[in-house]
Formats: sequence, structure tokens, C-alpha cells
Amino acid sequence: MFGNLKPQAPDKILALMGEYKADTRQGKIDLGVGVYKDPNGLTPVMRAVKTAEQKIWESQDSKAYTGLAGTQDYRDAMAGLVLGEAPADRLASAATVGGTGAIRQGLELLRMANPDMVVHVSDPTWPNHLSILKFMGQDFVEYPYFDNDTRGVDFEAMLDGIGRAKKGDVVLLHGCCHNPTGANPTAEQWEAIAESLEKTGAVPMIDLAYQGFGDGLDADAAATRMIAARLPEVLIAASCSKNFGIYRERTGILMALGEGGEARDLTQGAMAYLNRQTYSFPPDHGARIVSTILEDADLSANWKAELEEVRQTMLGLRTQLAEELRSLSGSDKFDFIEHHRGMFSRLGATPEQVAKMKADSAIYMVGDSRLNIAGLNRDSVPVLARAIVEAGV
Ligand code: PLP
Ligand code: TYF
Repeated sequence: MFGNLKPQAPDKILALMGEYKADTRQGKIDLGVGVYKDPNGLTPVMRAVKTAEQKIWESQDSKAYTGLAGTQDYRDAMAGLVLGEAPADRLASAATVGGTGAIRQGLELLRMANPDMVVHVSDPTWPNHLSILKFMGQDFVEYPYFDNDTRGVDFEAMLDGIGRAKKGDVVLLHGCCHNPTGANPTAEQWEAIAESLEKTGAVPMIDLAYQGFGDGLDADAAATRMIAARLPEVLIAASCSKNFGIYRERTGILMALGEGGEARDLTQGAMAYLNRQTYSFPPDHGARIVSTILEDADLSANWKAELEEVRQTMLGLRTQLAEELRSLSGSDKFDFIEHHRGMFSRLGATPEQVAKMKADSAIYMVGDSRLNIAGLNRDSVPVLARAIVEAGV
């Protein structure tokens, strides 16, 4: 029977990780998978996470099951982090297996509510969005997003695209730090997006995987909060993988804001049901690390300080790379790197140019020319800048 299985296309980002590992060249540069790396190339356990784990180890006296939606502590802490003042009467939420689990459960929930929905996704978007939608057999269409000339958001085209959504359709948005492009709408443009959603009656689903990696914890949640306040129904899939650096703990949350009352209880019930059908109880360790940190003023301050160091490090590398490219190319055409936010920038290079940089300089970026800024350090920035110019980007 197993012989009937068809080979599956590998995840290109994860395949690139393997290729990088196998490369024996000195000075190779990994700008592939979206994992934060410090200037020494390490992905450290954050200080506050270590302390929280110690506290949990010392005080935890049971590992009995929690609840199908996870613990209330975690859900309250995350509602506060993402939404600021969370409107408890409108909010249903469930802990999930990472942000990816939140996306999957969120799409399942939406489909239970409206089996006829069409999901609108940005072109391009995170490949796993498309992969999950295809696996679910879920209808989706792409809306234009990236302007290859300016390397910014083609906002007019985007607005036109999401304006085609019908009532009951779903518009998937990256709350901040768009993956893979690094280009994001301005605050004013976000208001226009909200207005479009109000007009069409489409439901926004916001993927928030990089809160704190762009302009700061509150600034990165501002669009999500504005949409949550304006729209009657909003779904949020948030990840703690990056901002807490707990990738392998698989910590995420699905939040749904609706009109409250019975609809809230139905949503909460459906979320618990969906968790039960998929894996019963969501994992607790990562969620407990997060609630332990967010409930403790000192740990919280420590975490925020380290997250801010991470963010500033990436911004510094963006500035350095843009400056280096300005002087090497004698033009300001790479200034977009400084304006992009989050871990990624799409360079706008051709697949051939990406391949040349890998072959000639052992620089690994994703085939669509997405580079992970955190894979750089002060010494490798000039190497990359030279390779970019030599490849004729
Ligand atoms: N959404 C986007 C856009 C991402 O880049 C990621 C990255 O890893 C996720 C969601 C979810 O991550 P995880 O499932 O590791 O929490
Ligand atoms: O886009 C990225 O690099 C991150 C990490 O199947 C990732 O979101 C990449 C591929 C994948 C899961 C996570």
C-alpha cells in the first residue's frame, strides 16, 4: 500500500539548509532559513527563556494534561502581547503547535464556518501557506503584492486585488515583516486595507510570526490591533518561535475576534474541537515559558531588552549592507534593503544570479532571492555586497 504514495516536492527552504551544511568551502554564508543568528552565527536560548525554564523546573509539580485550548495563563498573556488591551468578550483562542499549527487550525475553522470561502493570499507569500492550502484542497487566489522595480509594496495593485474578495472570503495578511519580501504596507495603507475589508465583508486572517523583529513589539502589532478594533470578525495566527527564540518548542496561538456572545462560545468550542481532532492537547512547555516571562515584570523587561538587541542588530546590518551597495554600485537602487523590515529582504535577483552567488561565493539564499539578514555579520556584509554587484543584480 505504501508503494502507492507519491513522492512529495521537498520544502525548498529546508532543502537549502541541507545543501549549505554539505558545502565544505571556508567562509560560506547561510542566508536561507528564517532563524535568527547572532554575529557569531549562533541561535542562542534567550536569557529570560533560560530563567523561565529554571523556574518551571523548580516549581512544576505535575505534567498532567492542561486543556484542549491550552492554559488560560498563556492565552491571556498572548492576547495582551498581541492585542494590548484584549477585548475579552469578543475573543476566543487556543494554543497551537507553533504558528503553523495556528494557520492550519485557523483555516479549518474558517472552512467550518464557510465551506464556500476563497482564500486570498499575497503574491508572493510564505510557501507553507500555499502548501497547506493545496493540501486542504482549499480554493485560493493570489493578490498582487510586490513591486519588482521598487522592491516595495505595489499598493494600488494590492488594494485592487483584495477588493475583489467576496463576503465570507478570507484575506490572509502578514501582520508585519512580510515573508519573503520584507516589504510592508505603511500605517496609512493598512487603514485602506481595513476599509476595503469593511466594504467587501471578507474576513482578515493575520499571520503574525515576527512581532518585535521589525519596528518594535507594539509597532509590529499596530496593524493587527487596528484591524481587530475596526472589523467585526478577525482571525490571528501568532507564533512565538522567533520573538522568544523557542522554534523547536512549537508554540503558537490562534485567536478569533468576533461579535461576542454566543458566537464567541461557538468559536471557542470549535477551536477546542479542532485541537482534539488533530492532536488533542497542544504542547505546554513553550507556552509555559511564554506565560512565565510575560507574567513577571523582571523577566519581561529582560526578554524585551534582548529582543530589542536582536532587532537593532538586524537593522544595523540592513544599514551597513545598503551603504556598502551604494558605494560599490554607485547608485541608490539597493536602498530598499534599509526600508524593508524583519528577517528577510527579497533582493529581486534572477534565479541565475542567485545560483552564481552560490557557485562563486558560497552565498546561500532562497531561489526567489530572499535573504535572511540575520545570517550576516559585519564581516560578511561586504562579501555579500561584492557578490551582489558582481552577479549583476
Ligand atoms: N508564518 C510565517 C510567515 C513564518 O515565516 C513562519 C515561520 O516560521 C510561521 C508562520 C510559523 O512558524 P512556526 O510554526 O515555526 O511557529
Ligand atoms: O520562512 C522561513 O524560513 C521560516 C522557517 O517549512 C521555516 O518561516 C521554513 C520552512 C518551513 C518551516 C519554517
